[in-house]
Order: sequence, then C-alpha cells, then structure tokens
Amino acid sequence: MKLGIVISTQPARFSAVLFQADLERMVARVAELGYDGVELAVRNPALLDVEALKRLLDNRGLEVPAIGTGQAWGEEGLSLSDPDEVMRERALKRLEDHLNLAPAFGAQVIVGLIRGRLREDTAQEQRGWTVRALRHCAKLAARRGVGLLLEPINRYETNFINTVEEALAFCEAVGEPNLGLLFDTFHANIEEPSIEESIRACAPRLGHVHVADSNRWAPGRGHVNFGSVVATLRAIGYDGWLSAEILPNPSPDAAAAQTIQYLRALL
Ligand code: LER
Ligand code: MN
Repeated sequence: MKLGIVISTQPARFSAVLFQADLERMVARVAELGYDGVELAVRNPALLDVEALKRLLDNRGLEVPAIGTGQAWGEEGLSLSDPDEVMRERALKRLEDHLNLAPAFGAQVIVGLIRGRLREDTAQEQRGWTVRALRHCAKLAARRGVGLLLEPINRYETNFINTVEEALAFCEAVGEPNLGLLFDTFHANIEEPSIEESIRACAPRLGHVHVADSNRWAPGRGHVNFGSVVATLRAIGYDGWLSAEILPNPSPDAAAAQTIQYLRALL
C-alpha cells in the first residue's frame, strides 16, 4: 500500500486538510517525509495552473492518487442533489471539470460532500437526481480512463449516505460497474458497527482509503486499531492508497510526520 496525504490547492474552510497556506513548502515537506503522493483537494479546476502543479509534484516524485471535490460544496454550496436545477447543473458541470482534470494526474475523483444533503420533503427526488448525475459521471470517468469514488460520510456532515451499506446500495442503483467506494476510517469509526466488517463489505468496489484516527487526528493519536485496519485491507487484497485526511494538530508538520511514522511501522 502507498501512503498519501491530502493537501489543498487553495485556502479552504474544511479543516481536515494539511498545509493550506503554502503549496510549494508543503509539497517539499511531504516529499521529505517520504510520502508516495498527495491527494489534491480542488475547489475549482479552472483556477489551477495544471502544468505548474504537475511540474512541482513531478520534481518531488509525488503521485496524485485522488482529487477531492468537497470544497465545491464547502466554499460554494454546489451539490448534485440541490432542489434548485440551476445549482444542480452547476455542481454537475464542476464535477465534470474534476473528471476532465483527473487524467493529467492519473487520479481518481471523489464524490463526498458534493452530493449534498437530503431535505425531508424532496429526499426521493434528490436521490434520483444524484443517481442520474453519478451514472453520467461514471460514464465520463470510463471515457477519461479514471476512477470515480463514492465516500460514505458521517451523520454530522451529511444525512445522505453515511454507511458502507448505504453506499453499496446507492452504487447498485447507479448501476455502473466502475463506480468505486472510498472508505474513510474516521467516518467508519462513527457510523459502522465494525470497521473490519465494513471493510470486508466494500471489498468488491473499494478503490481508495482515507485514514484518520477516531478524533480525526493523525493515526495513533486516537483509538482506531490501525493494525487491524491494515490487516483487514491486506486480507481483502487491497493494494491501493492510504491517504491521510487529518486535522493539522498539534501542527501540520507534526501531524504529517506522526502519520507516516506510525503507518510505515504497520506496513
Ligand atoms: C472528504 O473526504 C471527507 O471525508 C468529508 O468529511 C469532507 O468532505
Ligand atoms: Mn474522507
């Protein structure tokens, strides 16, 4: 398994992202610490200097396993399930932009908070809109040769797909074989009866893993059993990335260093 860490390509409110301030410094630091890659949190691909970013990462030998899209929701309120059709279309267009960006990095694209939140009176329609949007995006991802990942997220951040079981059912409704799952140990620690059971359940679609401890601090700083997480991932034959999506506590550098020391010892 390879080790990555989430960095933001522009300043953002979402807090479980390291080193937001200075892209060059953080890329250098991540490479020095020995990470294999960086996961990019990208609000709007149109604002990126793709060639410059690629050069920066190539010079440091860093891969990009995945591109996160949640900032489009966090910063601009864009969601695939917005009852307002204009907003919904804007969100879909943005996700298409992420999928069009991804081949430059050979990265998978994450559908996390950009799916939005369900409202009591429109929940069924919102599910339908999102199923259709993901069907469309999965087909686009296949044409672009990149992966698309649906991430279960804990109840305090959204009421729309909290568990692996719900995510698997949603994938069935979408009906596209290339729609994968992203398993995040922080969300699973809140939502799943058993982290190990839920890893086994997502095995057929598992495409990427976010690691953070129970408090979203670096692995080893809370009470998730990462020895057991790694053993279970190995047992299902997972050979992808462990990508740290953690709070920058007590400092970005300390959190990044703690993560790689702790996980390298387990791998
Ligand atoms: C994203 O990967 C995530 O885990 C969410 O909590 C926020 O988007
Ligand atoms: Mn996550």
